[in-house]
Amino acid sequence: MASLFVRSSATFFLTCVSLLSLVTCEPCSNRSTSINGKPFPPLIEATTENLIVGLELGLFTSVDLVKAYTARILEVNATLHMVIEVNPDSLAIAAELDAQRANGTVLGPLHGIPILIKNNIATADKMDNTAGSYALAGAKVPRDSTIAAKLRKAGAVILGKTNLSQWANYRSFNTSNGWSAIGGQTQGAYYPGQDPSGSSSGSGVSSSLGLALAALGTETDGSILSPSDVNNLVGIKPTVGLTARDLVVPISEHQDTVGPMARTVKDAAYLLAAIAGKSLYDNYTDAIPWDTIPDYVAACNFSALRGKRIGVPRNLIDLSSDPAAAPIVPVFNAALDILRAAGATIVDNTNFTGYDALNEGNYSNIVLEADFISDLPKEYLSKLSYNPNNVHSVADVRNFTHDFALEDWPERDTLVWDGALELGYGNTSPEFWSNYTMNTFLAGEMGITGALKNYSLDALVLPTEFSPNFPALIGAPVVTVPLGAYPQNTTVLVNQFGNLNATAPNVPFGISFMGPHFSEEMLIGLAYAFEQRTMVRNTIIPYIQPTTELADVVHARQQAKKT
Ligand SMILES: *[C@@H]1O[C@H](CO)[C@@H](O)[C@H](O)[C@H]1NC(C)=O
Ligand SMILES: *[C@@H]1O[C@H](CO)[C@@H](O)[C@H](O)[C@H]1NC(C)=O
Ligand SMILES: *[C@@H]1O[C@H](CO)[C@@H](O)[C@H](O)[C@H]1NC(C)=O
Ligand SMILES: *[C@@H]1O[C@H](CO)[C@@H](O)[C@H](O)[C@H]1NC(C)=O
Ligand SMILES: *[C@@H]1O[C@H](CO)[C@@H](O)[C@H](O)[C@H]1NC(C)=O
Ligand SMILES: *[C@@H]1O[C@H](CO)[C@@H](O)[C@H](O)[C@H]1NC(C)=O
Ligand SMILES: *[C@@H]1O[C@H](CO)[C@@H](O)[C@H](O)[C@H]1NC(C)=O
Ligand SMILES: *[C@@H]1O[C@H](CO)[C@@H](O)[C@H](O)[C@H]1NC(C)=O
Ligand SMILES: *[C@@H]1O[C@H](CO)[C@@H](O)[C@H](O)[C@H]1NC(C)=O
Ligand SMILES: *[C@@H]1O[C@H](CO)[C@@H](O)[C@H](O)[C@H]1NC(C)=O
Ligand SMILES: CC(=O)N[C@H]1CO[C@H](CO)[C@@H](O)[C@@H]1O
Ligand SMILES: CC(=O)N[C@H]1CO[C@H](CO)[C@@H](O)[C@@H]1O
Repeated sequence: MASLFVRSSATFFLTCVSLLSLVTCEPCSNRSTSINGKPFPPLIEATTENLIVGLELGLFTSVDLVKAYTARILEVNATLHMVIEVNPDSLAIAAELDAQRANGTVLGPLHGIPILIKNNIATADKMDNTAGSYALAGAKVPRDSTIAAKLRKAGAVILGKTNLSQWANYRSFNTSNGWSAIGGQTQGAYYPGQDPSGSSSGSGVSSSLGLALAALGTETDGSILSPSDVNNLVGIKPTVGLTARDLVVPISEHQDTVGPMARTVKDAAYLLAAIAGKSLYDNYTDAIPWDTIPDYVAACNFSALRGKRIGVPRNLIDLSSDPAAAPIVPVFNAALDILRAAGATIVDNTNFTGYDALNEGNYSNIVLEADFISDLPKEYLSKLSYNPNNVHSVADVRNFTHDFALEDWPERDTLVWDGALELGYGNTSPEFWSNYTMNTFLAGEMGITGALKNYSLDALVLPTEFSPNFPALIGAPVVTVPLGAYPQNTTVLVNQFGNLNATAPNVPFGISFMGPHFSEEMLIGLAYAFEQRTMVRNTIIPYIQPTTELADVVHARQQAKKT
């Protein structure tokens, strides 16, 4: 059976996550993870709060953390191809942050903690930002993206850039999740050749294996949720506008958003707190309804499910669209009982009546095509301070891709761009607006916002597999949490492109909580209350893991000092 319920060892984890237990909790560690004789959790389990305590107590430094995570990346990259580039400045940045901490300056909870970011979020440093395409290799931006600037301001170390489905999966109909020309083929860690999903594939795999504390992904329709789903992670897909998108390679200004992919809800909350907020460079952030961002970490409340009304849009659990997802349904139904036991009222069959019309119409494709034609040049290519391949439009990028052998064309086609270019208009035309209006009506009034209102609900739940599309179309938030894994007797199915195992035993899946715009604080609470009652993540074990631990790095440093 798929695993939803905890095995006995998970109780150890429950006692390990709290701050005070760090130095007393035996089962969290063994000889290879103890530091100076003090127990410390292995890096695949270590949380933000564990790292904060370790840094504060001087068990290790931020430099040690960078060294340990980098070594872990190098151990598995030849198999999994999840990181495109390690930041050549990461050690120097960590050393500076260590000096600041020693001097009493702590910029915030993430001070000195390494984070990986998807390779479509630009940094004004030595690292490239390419969306995995040689068209953008060597291109330069005039400043950090707001997201990168906020990470630095929060004291995080940007450890490197993760591999992704090229162009955030907006190029080809004949390709594979997690493939980019520059980064190669990302694979998941839960089964040999596992399809890592996408497009934030490398962020998913890296975060899940503890190759950094956590990672950032981006989502237009499913690109945070789906790789979080199959990589055993918590993913927060924020409301469009909660996190700024400037200097993030765009697909659609109406749907793109940046969010955390982490191993626990609380880690994801810490990361969201660091990146959320208004930016002069992205006026969608003007829609943020508060002057002060809610306290997402404090929202992690074990009792948060009590008294909440939660709907199930049952008609979206459509196995005809994905027969292989059948094993998820009984595990999801059992999860509804856990929500009930935690004090929530479950309202089943709060169906989204716009589902069939959305599937039959082509509105969603037209919105993305028109947005991409407008937004790629306007929001990104025209902002470059150095554009070595002179790409200024989707047509230029297509030409480059057709001409550059490593882009793997024509085998991996450019049919998505061909369609967008054929449409013949961008996102200011009347045809765009009539399609956008239909799209948001069917996904909103006939979907999420309608169900929330008509059934007086606080939130909705779905298996994550079926959750991304409606919230994507209206820019609403979703939080996914690990729910289970495919059973051992699952038949292995290969992806359409023929190079990955798309369905296989031990491949994880999650449950999604969705709600109104800017309801992240509530959704984080619901997700946390579910996570703490189930702790499914710890029951699903990767087939491949790096072995370097902080203890090894600290020990090596001490040996070097002696000699
Ligand atoms: C100790 O921890 C390491 C790293 O997590 C693990 O590989 C090893 O199996 C553990 N050993 C024991 C005896 O638990
Ligand atoms: C320590 O703090 C003082 C006062 O803020 C500052 O002048 C000094 O440069 C700092 N040193 C380091 C190593 O950060
Ligand atoms: C997919 O799984 C099969 C069966 O376990 C295995 O033989 C194959 O090597 C895997 N594919 C990849 C790309 O690793
Ligand atoms: C945001 O700025 C763009 C120009 O960059 C402008 O066209 C658009 O109307 C602005 N939107 C809002 C909501 O202010
Ligand atoms: C946690 O949630 C419960 C139930 O909604 C509420 O009564 C309680 O005040 C919350 N605790 C905190 C610390 O916010
Ligand atoms: C909701 O959808 C489910 C699954 O398609 C269906 O069985 C049920 O009858 C629907 N309920 C309502 C109230 O439409
Ligand atoms: C793309 O390439 C074709 C053929 O090489 C050329 O005719 C066309 O002008 C190019 N378009 C752009 C936008 O460079
Ligand atoms: C799609 O990719 C597959 C796998 O590499 C390849 O065999 C096939 O020829 C490609 N299809 C087209 C139409 O190029
Ligand atoms: C959507 O776009 C298509 C293609 O440009 C156009 O024919 C149609 O009128 C637009 N509006 C709607 C509501 O379909
Ligand atoms: C796997 O085992 C379960 C329960 O033992 C059974 O219900 C299911 O049909 C099996 N699936 C396959 C693909 O054999
Ligand atoms: C296959 C692969 O990605 N290998 C890389 C792993 O990391 C080392 C160190 O950066 C590179 O040298 C390999 O090319
Ligand atoms: C850091 C790292 O491992 N980079 C690798 C990413 O994948 C490409 C292509 O496989 C390698 O050339 C890089 O070394």
